[in-house]
Amino acid sequence: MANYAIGDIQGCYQELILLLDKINFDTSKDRLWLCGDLVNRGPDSLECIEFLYSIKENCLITLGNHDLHLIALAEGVMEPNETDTLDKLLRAHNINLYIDWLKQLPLIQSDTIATQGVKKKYIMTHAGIPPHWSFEEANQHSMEITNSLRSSTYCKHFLKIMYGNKPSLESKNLSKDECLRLYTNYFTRMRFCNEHGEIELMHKGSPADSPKGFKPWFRHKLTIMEESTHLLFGHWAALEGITGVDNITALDTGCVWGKKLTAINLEDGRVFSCNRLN
Ligand SMILES: [Mn+2]
Repeated sequence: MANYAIGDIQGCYQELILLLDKINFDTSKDRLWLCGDLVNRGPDSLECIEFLYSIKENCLITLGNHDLHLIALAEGVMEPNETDTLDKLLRAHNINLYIDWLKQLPLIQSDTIATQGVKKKYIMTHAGIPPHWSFEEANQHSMEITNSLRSSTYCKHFLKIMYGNKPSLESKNLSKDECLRLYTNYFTRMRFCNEHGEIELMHKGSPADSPKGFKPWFRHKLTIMEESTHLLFGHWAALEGITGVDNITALDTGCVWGKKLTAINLEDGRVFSCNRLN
């Protein structure tokens, strides 16, 4: 059995299939770690979701901001943006089946894997983990979001209130809605924050463009990190797969932006890529 972590697919179905061919992906023994943003911006979101649903037993998936946006569109609480490419998927015969599946998926995944004699605890989220969160807190907050998505009475409300950049910091005075919005932003949109976990969501460039007083979240001392911990995340294509931190791996190598889709073998660290077609 092999575990492969793959970055943001964003509807790049042809590249995904070529990449799985390259790693000789075998549904009888291999497992994929997909960090989210399975859909949107790229050409084939429907094909991606149909395929990933068909191999869902082989996948550990965390939801990304585009996956949550898809759920909000499907639930009719948002109108599509000009840059969304989700129309065909939203009109699909099985859309309700796919949306029900996506609503079950967490914001964090983890497992311990034997890597060349050493056991590593891999933890994956779409965008990151703020410096002040423990592993237990991260799982707790993921569950709070998942419970909101699964609730027939609360789901639409959550999908409406999850958009927005504020609050940027946890405090005792926050309402339940504000907490959920902040947790969702930590898991699915964060790039820059300060050591207290205050997020800055306007900047999208490289770490060299850090806004004053902020750093990439993974450059802070992270409560969640233990000796055997290895973090995986996507979302930030401008990093081009480079964090500068040994036990933190950036998976998004910008396929939808004309670059490449990358898979990393979590047992031995080998890296495989497929360039964007067309
Ligand atoms: Mn993203």
